[in-house]
Amino acid sequence: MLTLTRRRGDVGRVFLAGILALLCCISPARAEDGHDLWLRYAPVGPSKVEGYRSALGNVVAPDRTPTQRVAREELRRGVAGLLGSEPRFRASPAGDAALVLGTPTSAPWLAPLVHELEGLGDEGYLLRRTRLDGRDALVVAARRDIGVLYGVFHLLRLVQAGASLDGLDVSEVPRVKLRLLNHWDNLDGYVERGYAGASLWDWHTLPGWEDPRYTDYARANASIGINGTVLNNVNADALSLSPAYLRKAAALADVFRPYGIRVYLSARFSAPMELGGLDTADPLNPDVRQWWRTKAEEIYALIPDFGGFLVKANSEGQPGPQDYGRTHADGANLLADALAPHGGVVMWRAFVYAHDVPEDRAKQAYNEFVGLDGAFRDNVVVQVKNGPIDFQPREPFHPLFGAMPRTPLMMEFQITKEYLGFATHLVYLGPLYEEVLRADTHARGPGSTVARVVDGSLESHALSGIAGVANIGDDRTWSGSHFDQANWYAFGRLAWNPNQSARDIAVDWVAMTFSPAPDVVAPIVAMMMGSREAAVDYMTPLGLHHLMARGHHYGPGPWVVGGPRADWTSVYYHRADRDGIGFDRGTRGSDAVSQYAPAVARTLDDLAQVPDTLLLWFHHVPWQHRLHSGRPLWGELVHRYTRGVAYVERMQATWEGLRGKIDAPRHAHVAAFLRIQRDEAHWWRDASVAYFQSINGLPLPAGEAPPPHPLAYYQSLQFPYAPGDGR
Ligand code: BDP
Repeated sequence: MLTLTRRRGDVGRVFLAGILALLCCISPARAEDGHDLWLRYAPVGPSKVEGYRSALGNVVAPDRTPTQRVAREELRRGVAGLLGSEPRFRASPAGDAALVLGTPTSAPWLAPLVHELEGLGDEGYLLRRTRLDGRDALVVAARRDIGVLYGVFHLLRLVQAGASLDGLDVSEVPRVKLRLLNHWDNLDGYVERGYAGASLWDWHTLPGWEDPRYTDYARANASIGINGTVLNNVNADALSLSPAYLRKAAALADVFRPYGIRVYLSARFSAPMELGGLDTADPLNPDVRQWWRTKAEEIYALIPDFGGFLVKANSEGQPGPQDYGRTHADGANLLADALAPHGGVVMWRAFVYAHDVPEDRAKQAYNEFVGLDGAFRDNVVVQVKNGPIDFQPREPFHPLFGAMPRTPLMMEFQITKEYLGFATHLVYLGPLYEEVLRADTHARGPGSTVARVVDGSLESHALSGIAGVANIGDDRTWSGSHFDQANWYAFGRLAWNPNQSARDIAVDWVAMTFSPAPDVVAPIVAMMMGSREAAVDYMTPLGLHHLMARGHHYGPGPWVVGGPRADWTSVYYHRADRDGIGFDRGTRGSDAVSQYAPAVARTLDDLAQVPDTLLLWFHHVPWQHRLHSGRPLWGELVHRYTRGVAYVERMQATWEGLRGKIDAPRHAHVAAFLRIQRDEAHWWRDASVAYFQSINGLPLPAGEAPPPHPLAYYQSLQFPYAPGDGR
């Protein structure tokens, strides 16, 4: 927006401002900084305005509750932006065709739909072109106000994508109950593994000042169906549960409530000692139990719809029930009992591995938890990372999925790209999420997908959930880059319905974020869809994993060795020597394969059947081992590293071809990041090739360029201030 102060005789500048403003409006690519996310509501093409106006121009929308008001305001904002003029709000659908929003209670005209709406639960909605009282109408109807808000966002998405509203008949019900972001935000504003600036939460000025961005955050989340947020880091500070910080959290909860978003907190297990002055946090100690009960009462007095606790216990140095010889179930149940009278849940993380256990790290969470199946209270969900190690570019699905039938298991994805190039690499995570959700656990025979475990349908669990470690900070783009917004977006859409296609979601996102023009959507979606595989290729192809630099995880570090624990080194994972490479997790190795259902285990254990993409995750094979491509392993490895770099170069060319179709500031920003990505992809390739060559002594396959520097150069690089490192 141009703002000029008029001075005497400054007519020229005013004239110039007018010309510029005009240019802004007629240019297909207005200058933007990404702050509006996918909710830009940019004008639809002139040929479409009239059609949409006849459907959306006259609106009947209740405004008695906060959620009704935000739905109505979102619709107003959307229509005004998309169609260039405000809709007319009217008291009833009498007269012209109208868009009618509401529930049978808030909008009596929708009474005929009451039975149909019953089946849509508390959050579902219906969008339908129909006749009300004999007049043409478009309805956005739900049982509850929040469903109407979700429906409004869906309707606006259709218009943003240029879809026809004729004959519209859509009904949507979320398949997953808890659709949550996990913020790894510390109270001092630092975001662990955050690449988008500082925390969005300004704890210092809360509760007095409610930054308008909190509202925009809630709008963005509601637009994709996210209904909860864990405000603080899993490596939690007990102070988050102190009265002062609870009041701050309550202020955020007040902002989020109209958008259907509940607040949750990460709880530090030893808080009764740190805050309560007790000398133990033993989950079976009566004083400890009482402390948590009282704490829960205090929280609910401030936040009546508080969602519950997320807990990282006995993992990476965090306190937990095992400090007192108790189990994870004892710990989870302690908190569950305190929250149960108020309707709260406990999300107990299964991300545990102990350094004193010489067992393959990939097996430890399963070993720890599988025997506890059935031992948790009804309001406990065990939160499991998508794979058994730690958010690597590619992992097999976690063997706990399907292995704890009596316990609801929640999925934990990472949206922030700790292991995928931080915010500068264009890596669309939709295909990664999709790959995991569609994986078949075979727990109850074929078709027992991870999605069905997570949405609760496989074992008929009432509780179900998906969490994503947020990539949000105070950067103007929210996510640290324009394309990382797509990962937040795709996460939310898949949490609503884990069976959706990552490609369809990308199409929607591009249409809303850049333009619905086919010559914009098609090339961008194509480059997004291959981008995750490209990152796997240039970082850790063929099932390699955990080869990043130590600590901050920025860049390659396949040589990382020594230090406090073996399973924080790279050599532990790749096990390369003169003869071969890979971690033998087959039946003759660590036997991690046997943690999967027999049908899955057989495939993974068999060198002839294991997919190439997971080969070195499960097998240690000679450098000469022939792959499905016909190439020997060493040749295939180098081929994939190079292929990954080439993909990034192709993305650069595609993006260059979009110049003029994307507004200049965003185009330049993405182009610059692609240059960084290209250099870093090369760095990953070259450093990895140089390192593995130093181990196997093999010549480079014909036609492959040698790394430009000796291995020692790559090993000497230091990045003491790389962002996001744990503290
Ligand atoms: C690892 C991160 C670390 C987290 C940990 C976790 O490096 O910062 O604390 O996961 O999920 O990937 O608890």
